Amino acid sequence: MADKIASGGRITPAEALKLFNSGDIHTLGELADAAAKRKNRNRVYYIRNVHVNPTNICVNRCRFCAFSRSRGEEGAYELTNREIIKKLKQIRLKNHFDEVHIVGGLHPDWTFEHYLEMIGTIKENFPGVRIKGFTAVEADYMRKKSGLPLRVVFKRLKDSGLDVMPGGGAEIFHPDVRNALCPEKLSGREWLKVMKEAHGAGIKTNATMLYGHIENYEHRVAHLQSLRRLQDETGGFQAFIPLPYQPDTEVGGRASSGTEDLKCIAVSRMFLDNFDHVKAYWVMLGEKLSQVALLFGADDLEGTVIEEKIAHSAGARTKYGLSEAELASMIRKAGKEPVRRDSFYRRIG
Ligand code: V47
Ligand code: SF4
Repeated sequence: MADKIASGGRITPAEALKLFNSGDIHTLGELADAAAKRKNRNRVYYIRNVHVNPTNICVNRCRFCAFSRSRGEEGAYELTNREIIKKLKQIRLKNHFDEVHIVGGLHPDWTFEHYLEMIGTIKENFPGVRIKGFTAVEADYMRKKSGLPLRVVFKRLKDSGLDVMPGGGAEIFHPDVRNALCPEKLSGREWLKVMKEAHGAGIKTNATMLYGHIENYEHRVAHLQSLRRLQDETGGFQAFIPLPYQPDTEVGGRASSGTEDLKCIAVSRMFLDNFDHVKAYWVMLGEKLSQVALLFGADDLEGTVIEEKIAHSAGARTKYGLSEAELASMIRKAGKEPVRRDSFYRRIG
């Protein structure tokens, strides 16, 4: 298997399962690092971005999500579009950002027009800034709310200024896991269908996998296999991001171990041979482990972030944001070449 991976061959789901079951973390890291280098040489990308969560009010109330609230519940909030702009202007006084990442709850009252205006006003106030907005879950909610076909939803989002989409909401596609964790959320099959439609509309997206809760390795491999299959068809995914479950939630449990996190990054890098980028999300992995992940197959470090809420609601102890200098230094000290990127992985600056 090592020879196959080293020569760029495609591994099977059964082989991926063997890799997950392997305790040889050094060999996994070495092979994944070589696979990452084949794609991106010694580069590690980062972006100056800001995360905005317009509301935590959500009709889905997934059991692993400590960020969401029901309407009227203590701690529930919703930002008007004017408040979003004000917040971004305040942030801009101190931090330069090239991308705004927007995801939030499914607000029972928000219309499709409200989302379109949100993007439109951000673009108007911050020309040149790219918008990575709305998970497949939110896009499907817009379809339901508007009664429009997904194709039209994406066209209008794009026309209003949406550039790319994040990869959230994928969780674990397998129905057994999904029904136990987030029964109200769209199914795995529907998530893939929404992404296929986004790619068809010319919108690049990411993909995630939330791991380390109740799933097993078979569930993870099946998830990765569904993503690899869709990527073969559309080529529309830019990056894959494994998200380690933060356990301060109704589901409870314990956080995954460091070796488990590194293994997940490495196996994903080796299995998803048609994805250009694997992202280490330092907010959930922790700063130090994210740096090590750059030697285990990750070639992208998200991002300056500035004001993270979702992971921190579920117990993440990392900072709320990092400076560009801190990101570049983490990358350099891992022996990699930092490359500042835009939302399409083009080098900038
Ligand atoms: O979809 C919710 C996850 C996601 C928890 O595409 C949790 O560039 C861990 O998708 N523990 C949102 N995760 C975050 C996300 C993301 C983040 C950074 C970059 C990108 C990108 C995407 O957070 C949700 C859900 O899967 N989440 N609760 C939790 N307790
Ligand atoms: Fe809502 Fe997303 Fe949280 Fe689920 S993960 S409750 S869809 S905000």
